[in-house]
Amino acid sequence: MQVNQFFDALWDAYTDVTPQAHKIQTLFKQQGETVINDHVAFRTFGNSPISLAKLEPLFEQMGYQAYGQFRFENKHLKARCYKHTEQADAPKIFLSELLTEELTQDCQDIINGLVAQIPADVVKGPEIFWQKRLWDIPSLEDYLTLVEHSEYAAWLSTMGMQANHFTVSINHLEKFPTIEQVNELIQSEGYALNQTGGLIKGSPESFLQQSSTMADKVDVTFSGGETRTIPSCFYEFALRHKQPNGELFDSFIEGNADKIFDSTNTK
Ligand code: OOG
Ligand code: NI
Repeated sequence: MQVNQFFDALWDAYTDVTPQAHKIQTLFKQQGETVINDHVAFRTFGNSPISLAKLEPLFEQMGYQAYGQFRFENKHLKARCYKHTEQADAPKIFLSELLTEELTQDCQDIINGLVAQIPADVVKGPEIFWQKRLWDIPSLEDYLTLVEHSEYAAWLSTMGMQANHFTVSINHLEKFPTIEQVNELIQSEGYALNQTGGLIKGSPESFLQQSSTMADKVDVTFSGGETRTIPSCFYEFALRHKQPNGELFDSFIEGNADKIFDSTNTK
């Protein structure tokens, strides 16, 4: 699959549950801006038919290569990032997976029950990245148990495999050259920004500044019939700075990412 087709299909599935992303993109376009996507991110269950190791070859088939790895001890996650080997302007990809075996036994039991429903050979092509939930919706009780121990697990149990955010490249904006200006615009339009550790994650000195909205909300009916409004996906803004070697920093930062994950928190 062509890279453009891949991101178009992803965007459609993502904006279905994230209308704010479409509205914010339109807002920038109305200001005369060209909106370039810095990266997208996916979440998955480790040790499953959709583990990071099983998904990675799909990126490689599209011309992507891993160039960084990350570990989030407190969130029980590991992650890798990928960039395209030929198309320098193709969005980067951030893929994380939950280390289920590090969670409490009750969480492991809940997750194993979901993962057991995924066919072993489900990863056949890039379409997997917009299949959303590959298992039955959990019970509200199980969802709330996951929320207590891992917001990431709770989110993944309901939203499944899809881009959890797209990211506006501030470097490509003309009228909003700083992240402060972008944040002001977004807030003045009434969107809530992720406040974990302050609105801006990172600094020019660390070569990457990021901010993100709080996820949109969708109504979900749990297996027992209860309907609740829960977080879907969010939109991110990233400004990359030049390193001493003159090149833009093109990777990710654990301290920033750790906070961006909170954009889908229920609390
Ligand atoms: C990914 C969070 C990390 C970044 O840009 O550092 C991230 C996620 O929420 O799944 O997107
Ligand atoms: Ni991101």
